[in-house]
Amino acid sequence: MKQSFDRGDGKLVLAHILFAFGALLIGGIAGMLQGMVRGGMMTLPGNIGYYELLTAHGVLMALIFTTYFIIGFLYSGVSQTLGGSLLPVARKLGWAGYYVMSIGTVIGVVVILLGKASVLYTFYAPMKASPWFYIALALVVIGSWLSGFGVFYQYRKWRKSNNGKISPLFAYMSVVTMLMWQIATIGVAIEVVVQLIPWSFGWVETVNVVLSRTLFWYFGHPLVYFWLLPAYICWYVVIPKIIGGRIFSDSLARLSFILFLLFSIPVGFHHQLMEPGISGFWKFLQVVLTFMVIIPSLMTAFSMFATFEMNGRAKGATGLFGWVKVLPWKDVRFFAPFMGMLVFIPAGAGGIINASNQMNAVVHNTLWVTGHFHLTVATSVALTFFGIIYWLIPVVTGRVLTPKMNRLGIIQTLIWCVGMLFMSGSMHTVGLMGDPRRTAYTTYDDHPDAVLWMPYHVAMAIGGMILFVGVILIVYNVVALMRAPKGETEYPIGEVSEAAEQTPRFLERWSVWIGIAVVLILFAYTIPLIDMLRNTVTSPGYVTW
Ligand code: HAS
Ligand code: CU
Repeated sequence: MKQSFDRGDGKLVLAHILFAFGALLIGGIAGMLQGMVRGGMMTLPGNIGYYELLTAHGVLMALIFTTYFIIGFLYSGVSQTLGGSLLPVARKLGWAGYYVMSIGTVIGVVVILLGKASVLYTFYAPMKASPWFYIALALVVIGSWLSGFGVFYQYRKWRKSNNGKISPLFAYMSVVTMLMWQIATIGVAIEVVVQLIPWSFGWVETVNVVLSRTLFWYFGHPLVYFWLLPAYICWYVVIPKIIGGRIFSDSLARLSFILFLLFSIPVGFHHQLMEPGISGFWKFLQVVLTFMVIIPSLMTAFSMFATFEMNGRAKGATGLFGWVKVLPWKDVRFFAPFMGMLVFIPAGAGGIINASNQMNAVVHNTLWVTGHFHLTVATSVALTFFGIIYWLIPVVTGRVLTPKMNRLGIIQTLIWCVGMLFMSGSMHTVGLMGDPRRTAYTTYDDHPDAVLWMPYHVAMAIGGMILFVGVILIVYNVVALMRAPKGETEYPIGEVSEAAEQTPRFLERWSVWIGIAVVLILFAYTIPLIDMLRNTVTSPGYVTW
């Protein structure tokens, strides 16, 4: 493998990473202000609305930060593992995607800040945003497709010229991630182009609400795995190298990704369990499939434990937990993603609670759900992404991580965990007490329940402030990494354990896997969709803010 990273590719990767952290900074400011409004600590100046901020926060954090980071990260690994540099076509597609997404982002942010789209980051009819909001986010999706095509192109060319060889694990996982994204975004593309844009321009009066939400969640659930899978790439491929160990099994890693491709899409109804208009049977079926998609995460947990334990034994650790001691706790490149893994245990358990119909009735539309996704995407995924920059920025800029930066990284990770403990912990607790999500400050006419909620809101706001310090520190770290001393940093790609079995070739038979995925999607969605089209219930649009 080539030692120094291709400079041209480095620029593309860096452009994505820097844009991502710019979005994180602005989204972080919005997040902290929201927490303070809900905690009753301040009112917003001028005519800035709570829901306007909430929309900016959601779009910038959940959509822009993640998508830019993911594309930058995947491109870096594809360049590194598939030939050492991007082919001209792949690189051009990467830049084209970057510019299209950026035009979309700028339009979207302007429309949100003008107060014309306070619809809480989703395409959730019958709340109606300015058509430009939908067009802007459609551009973000189209841009991400171009980048996805770049990944596919590079992969295909590599396979052609390496006849018969199994592709590198990082590249394989990038292809699965982008394939899943491609199939999933079709749903939201249809919703936006066929339903929302004509309706928000006023060309049609009403919208089929159940249909639009179904198309949204067809996309919305795989969206969360689009965030998770790149973090898993780091866990499977990068972490073994950083701890000085080996990948437990290449086949298991690939199989878990294939299971995500198959089961992450036909499960959107688990977000609609409390909605009318979908029959109980199809909800039940999609909940069963939801429980199937938990399996690859359990496989990932197993595989990580196996990697840690094998590494420990190889270094002479004994006893049930001896391997814990030999992990590199003082290395932020390990520590930040590790804290992400640790948090993912309760975060995933919360997800299983959400997916269980009866319990969903308790938690749906409460702050519990907000707590759930701040653990999953905003901690497990975000901390993993943060951990990646400490080697990725040095790799692509030809620099080295200094001990001081490493220490700041550890401190940043701890701040993040403490902030989330306060914020997400209180969200979970108060959610169980019935406190609704997506509402600004309210005392509900001093209803006794609402009075009980208040201390939790204050704790949430304190957590939010701590997290804001974490945002400032990570942005500082990004800037400092850009100015770190010059030097050569190796791209950490793990090697597979000698004990592992040979990877079977059928894992790379895409026609079979895509075929099964399509069959499962048709099975889970055809009849409910026919129902929704036959028994159309439409609604005019509402501008509630
Ligand atoms: Fe979720 C709502 C179900 C995972 C994100 N979820 C959301 C929303 C978001 C979100 C953003 O069924 C809100 C959407 C909205 O705005 O309305 N979720 C699940 C299930 C899982 C799950 C079953 N969610 C995620 C992930 C997300 C995410 C991942 C982002 C990245 N979620 C739901 C449901 C709802 C929902 C319902 C709707 C709720 C409602 O009513 O509105 C599963 O994928 C979770 C499986 C995970 C595990 C954990 C495995 C553990 C691992 C770590 C190993 C640790 C190691 C270290 C090795 C089973 C892999 C240990 C070392 C030591 C030394 C101890
Ligand atoms: Cu989901």
